[in-house]
Amino acid sequence: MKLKLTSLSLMLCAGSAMADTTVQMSMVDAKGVSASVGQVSITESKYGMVFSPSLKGLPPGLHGFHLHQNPSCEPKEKDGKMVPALAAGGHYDPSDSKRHDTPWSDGHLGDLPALFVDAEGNANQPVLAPRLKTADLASRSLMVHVGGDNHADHPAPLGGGGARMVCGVIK
Ligand SMILES: [Cu+2]
Ligand SMILES: [Zn+2]
Repeated sequence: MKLKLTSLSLMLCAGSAMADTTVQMSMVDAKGVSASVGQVSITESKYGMVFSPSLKGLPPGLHGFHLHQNPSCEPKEKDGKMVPALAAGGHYDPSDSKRHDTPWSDGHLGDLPALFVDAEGNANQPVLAPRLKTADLASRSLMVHVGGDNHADHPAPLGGGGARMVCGVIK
């Protein structure tokens, strides 16, 4: 009985230690990473991972929001020009689905619900990614795009969000 209680409390401790991750988010452009715009905190729930943004100074509206493969927000050259945050790689896709889809289907595991930025330029609405686990997060990056996200590859690839605007490395 004593042993049972000890292992239970150890489990609880380990759970709470892993539960919270804070990601510092910054504007990105072809020259690199620039001004900080706030952070996103990530917590585990019994329904999946919850992403709670606390961001400011962004263009109002909906913005595509994804977990990208690599822990980098640096620009990278493509077709002879520097592309903002291209070093982050594509949407996190461990099952190699090669498909941009809704957060609750079997496409890219990194596909998150879009982020809402209010008329004052603040993003404070949390979103839920039901299939993601804490173990998926380490050494990846979070990305906010210029445009929205229709959670499909048509009419435009990757939800149509276009250029990468805000990025943060998950440490
Ligand atoms: Cu993205
Ligand atoms: Zn995707």
